[in-house]
Amino acid sequence: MILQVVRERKAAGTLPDYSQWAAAATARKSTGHRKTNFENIPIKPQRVYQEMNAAFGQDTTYVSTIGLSQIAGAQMLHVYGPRKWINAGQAGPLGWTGPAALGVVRGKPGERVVALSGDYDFQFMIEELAVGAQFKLPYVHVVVNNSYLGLIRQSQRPFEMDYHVSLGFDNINSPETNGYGVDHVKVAEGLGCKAVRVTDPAKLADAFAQANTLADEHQVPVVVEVILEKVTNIAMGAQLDAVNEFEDLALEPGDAPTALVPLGDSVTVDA
Ligand SMILES: Cc1ncc(C[n+]2csc(CCOP(=O)(O)OP(=O)(O)O)c2C)c(N)n1
Ligand SMILES: [Mg+2]
Repeated sequence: MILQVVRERKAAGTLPDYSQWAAAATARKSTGHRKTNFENIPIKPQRVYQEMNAAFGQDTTYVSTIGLSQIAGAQMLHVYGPRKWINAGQAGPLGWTGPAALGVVRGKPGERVVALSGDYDFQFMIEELAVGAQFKLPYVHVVVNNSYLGLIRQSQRPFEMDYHVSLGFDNINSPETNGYGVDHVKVAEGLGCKAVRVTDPAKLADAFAQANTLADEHQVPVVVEVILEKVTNIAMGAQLDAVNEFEDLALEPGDAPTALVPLGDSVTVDA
């Protein structure tokens, strides 16, 4: 509709020249980038979204619900096109992501679907993975496991509390989970799905590529569990001009390699 009007105005010669504004907007997009290329172990979430941007194509539909995972994903993942960000926004119902992803796969046969959950969102309806295995609904489910109700812990900061938000337990029968609690890989496999766990950020790219292949090959949900640092605060704020930042900004293009417009070191922006 808008494009139609623009074409008509252009043909009639009544379309204002926005090229300067467009150039200024692009220049602004090359400034103030957040750093994403962290090499820390346990992994920082920003690095996960950087690697997802590199691994999943422009045709990807993302599904997410609530938590630091959703808030960070919404700011950092690149989404191209309508109905490619399927989200129970604001205070979404934990557990929604998995079943919603199954519905999206069913509704978009043959398309790449990637779900994003925190560990608790994932556990809430984890049993639905079996539905995906039974009905051959392939998608990639990225689980960013910080072993915390991360959003609730961050919300408690002004009160100096860290109360009833830790999800870790010493799972003595899965010592490889190293205090992060539920062995999501075993549970996913037990429900007929495929799963990989990543603890080293340098291995994220391979894990996402492997997940795409496993989903295509086996036609089941594939879980990529990423072991995150337990305490991370994600940038947010009640107003666009009052967003709290917790991490460093990018100082060079390599700090934010998947930024849509690379960080420019000598860009000047007109007021
Ligand atoms: C059914 C339901 N219960 C409780 C909440 C409140 N809540 C919002 S985010 C959150 C923590 C989510 O933890 P996790 O899924 O691990 O994501 P993280 O914030 O750690 O990335 C809780 C308890 C909710 N949104 N829905
Ligand atoms: Mg969590």
